[in-house]
Order: sequence, then structure tokens, then C-alpha cells
Amino acid sequence: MINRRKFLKLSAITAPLIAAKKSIANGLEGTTKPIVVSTWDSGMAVNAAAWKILASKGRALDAVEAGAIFMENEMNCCVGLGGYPDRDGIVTLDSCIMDEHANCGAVAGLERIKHPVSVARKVMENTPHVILVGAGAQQFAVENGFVLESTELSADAKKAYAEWLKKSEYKPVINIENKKANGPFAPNFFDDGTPNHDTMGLVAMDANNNLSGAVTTSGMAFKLHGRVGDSPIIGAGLFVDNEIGAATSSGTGEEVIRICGTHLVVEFMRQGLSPEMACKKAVERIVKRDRKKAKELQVGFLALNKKGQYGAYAIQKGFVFSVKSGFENKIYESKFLIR
Ligand code: SD4
Repeated sequence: MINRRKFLKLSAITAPLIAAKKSIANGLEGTTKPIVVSTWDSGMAVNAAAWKILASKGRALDAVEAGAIFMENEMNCCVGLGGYPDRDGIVTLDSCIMDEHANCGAVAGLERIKHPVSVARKVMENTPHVILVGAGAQQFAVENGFVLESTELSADAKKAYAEWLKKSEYKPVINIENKKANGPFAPNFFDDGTPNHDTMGLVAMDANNNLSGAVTTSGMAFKLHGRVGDSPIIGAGLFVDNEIGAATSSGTGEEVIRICGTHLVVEFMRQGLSPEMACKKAVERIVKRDRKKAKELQVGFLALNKKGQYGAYAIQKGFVFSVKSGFENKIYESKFLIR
């Protein structure tokens, strides 16, 4: 099991690659392509998987799916079936994918399926719909040949869940009966102070100048069963407009949904802002609504425009992202608004 903290310790080789991001993207003239950018430092390996397709002139859509699949195969706190469960002890997965024609597909609250991103792609390609949820999403997945995996939690998830149960004294039946005090809900931060998220969001531009993106996550750990975050919501966790750019997000999904976060970022880029400034303006929108609340949570946006310029911004320190192009293979620290 590699969570973000362990990954950082393990990746002494990549650590020196972490750099402060300069203000206007990569400052290169012309178009940097192909290119893929991903949330978090775990995005380095995700980018490598996507790059295999991009480097051989493949489609950005295939590249982002490959990147997401890679992460879903890893043992990680926050993506795939090895992720932390909801407060009832069930792992529920959210994912979406979007291509250069604004085709999109998503699944939410999907249980026991290893590759939600591929189910999301099938929703996009084989149905007239955009989002399938819960039992219906699972039924669709099985009908399309996906294997129903075990319900057993990964060893790390089991441990984390047991700890959480101890502290929160969560008893599902009692809480369900007591509607006034239906907590506890997903914490914004784990006990060690690290944020409750490591969602994988990635956006890419291929050699043909086409953009696509994908997001995959187990969502916020210990969430209410049935809760859906921003990650599978087009315009919240992911948005792609092939004329302008693409954006993805990580963090407390409710805050991202409230402002249609990634759609907002793309619209700011349409108005001429750099990816970094567009992300900053979206973060400001969240903070402006409730600064006190914003201090208690983290949201990071990551964007890529049609020139292959990229940038990110977060509410707080700690959001990092990974970039792979023909010019670089790096992790950057995002700028942040408060603290
Ligand atoms: C959510 N945005 O479910 C996601 C959380 C996240 O790693 O970033 N998880 O709200």
C-alpha cells in the first residue's frame, strides 16, 4: 500500500524534482505537446503510463484512461478498490472521463469494480447517458464484462477504518435512527494532519492538439454511504473544452461542486487568464464564500491550456502536481491562497 505520505518518503529520487512553479506556466513559445499533467506526486507514475500512448502519437483520451487505470491498480488510500471505505466500511468509487468532442461518461458510488474509469468510458461510448450510479452502474459494468471483485478491504484500509471507528464510535444503525445527529461525516483531515484526499485527476493534450481528461477516486474516506464528491461530476472534478483547455481538481468535493469548479477554471482561461491564474480565481471563489471554513479544508485545481501551458492553485500549502512532456518530467508545488 502506498499512500501519499509513504510515497513521498519512498521517492527520494523524485523529491529533488519538486520545484516551485513559476507564475506563467512553462514560458515556452508555441505549443508544448504532447503533454500530460496529473494531481499529486503519485501523478509521476500515472504520467509515465499516459506518456506511452502520447509519445506514440496516440489519442489523449486513451492516454488519460491508461493513466487512471494505472492508479486504480496501485494500492493507495484514495483510488481504486484498495482505498479507504465509507463510514459503513464499503469502498465506493467515483470516476469520469471527457474527450475533445465534449463526450463524457461517469460512474458514482460504484462498488466492487476494479476499473471505474473504463466503466465511465463505456458509459460515454455505449450509452446515451453521462452518469450511472450505485447498483445501476455496477449492473452496467457486469453486463459489459467487468468482473465483480471481493468486498474485502485492503489491509491498510481495514486498519484505518478500525481506527476511525474507535475514535468516531460510529454505529450505523443508531445513527440512521437518530436523524438529528447523523454524523460523523468525512473529516477534512486525517489524524496526522494530512488532507483526506489523493484523488487522481489528469488532463492531457496529444500530438493532434486534442485534449482529454479523467478522474478516479474512492472519494473522501469515511464519507456518508451514498455521498458523491466532485470527481465524477463533469464541470466540477473535470472539464474539457477542446478550444480552450482542461482542468481537474482534488480536495473537498462539496466546495468544488458548489462553484462548478473546473468549468469555472476553463471559463476563466477562455477570458484569457493563464492556467495558474484561472485556478487561483476559482480558489478565491471558494475562499470568499466562507474564509473561516476554507481554512479548515483543502481544494486544489490543476489546468492545461491549448498551448500546453499548465498551472495550479490551492487553498492551502501542500497541493503538488506532476507534469510530463517532451521537455520535462517533474513534480511541482502548487501556489496557495491562505496559510
Ligand atoms: C471527493 N475530491 O470525493 C474528492 C476527494 C479527493 O482524494 O480529492 N480524494 O470529494
